[in-house]
Amino acid sequence: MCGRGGKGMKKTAIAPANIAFIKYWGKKNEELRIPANASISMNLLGAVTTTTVEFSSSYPKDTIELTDGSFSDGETRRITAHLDRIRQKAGIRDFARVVTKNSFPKSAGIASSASGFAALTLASAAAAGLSLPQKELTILARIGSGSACRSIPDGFVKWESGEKSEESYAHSLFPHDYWDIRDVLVVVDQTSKKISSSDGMKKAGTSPFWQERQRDIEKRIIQITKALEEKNFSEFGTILEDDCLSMHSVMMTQNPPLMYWNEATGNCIRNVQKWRKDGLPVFFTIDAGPNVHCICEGKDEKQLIDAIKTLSGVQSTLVNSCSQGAHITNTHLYQ
Ligand code: 2P0
Repeated sequence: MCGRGGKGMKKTAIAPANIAFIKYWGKKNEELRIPANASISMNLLGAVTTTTVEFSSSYPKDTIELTDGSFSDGETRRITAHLDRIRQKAGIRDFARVVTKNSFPKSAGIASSASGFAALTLASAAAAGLSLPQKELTILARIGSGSACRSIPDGFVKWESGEKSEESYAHSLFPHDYWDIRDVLVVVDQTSKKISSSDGMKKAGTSPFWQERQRDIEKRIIQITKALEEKNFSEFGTILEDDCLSMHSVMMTQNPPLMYWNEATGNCIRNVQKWRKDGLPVFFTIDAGPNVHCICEGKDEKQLIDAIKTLSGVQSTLVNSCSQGAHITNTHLYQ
């Protein structure tokens, strides 16, 4: 097998992206990607990355391919560093062929680093012959990209902040079929952001609202967990919207400030608030970009989509329900 010459096992993993209801913005430890605070998310059914990995002594170097685009040099280095972590853990030296494919456009406002590093972690660990418990897989994925750890467990997921690497892992709070929550993503801008989340969050501590956010976040985690337990949608939505606004207050007031919203973002937010006043239970959350995730229950999705059709400045919409976490498949991306 691997390390003794010849080809290893080819393994393929599928991992979903996720949308955070309590956000990750700021780290305690840059290198290990230990977050300043815990976060809570939902895996997204229709936004997945599929990755096939094979280690072989016949490969002269790592090759890393994206089927519908290309990785930048920085992205390639980050993936290779992750393969090194897996090789070190498995005690092998073979190079790998990695082929990866996203089911969603890079520009839609869903981060592919979460699904990407979750799929890469699962596929490469399996291809290297490692059999790791889920907790350890989430820790490895986290070191690749923080939010990737939340894409490994099933459904609604919590990432514990922890103080040390082994304490900062993700676990499922509720399975994907627990509650029919929908994320209707309103795409208002498809250009990629100039400042990455990794770089942007390095300056989070310069915001005067940073301490306040950190002080409040544990309370929000307790409240949103209770709202999930009780399936109390208006409480759930109120807290996730509060947390989004708290994170964006930090982003907008850190030095230098990060202004991710545009005119259409503001218009969408105001309309979500109006629709809610008019009786449609919908709340918004926004990541490091201008696109708006409208969160509703399955029963209200149709009415929400009809309402979104009346908005100006909308380029497309993408509907996702809650999904299982990362898993292995027998269908490979190359033979
Ligand atoms: C989140 N974001 O909780 C927040 C909301 C962006 C805004 O997780 O440096 O790409 O690789 O750990 O995981 C984006 O951060 O950053 C993110 P790294 P990552 O979803």
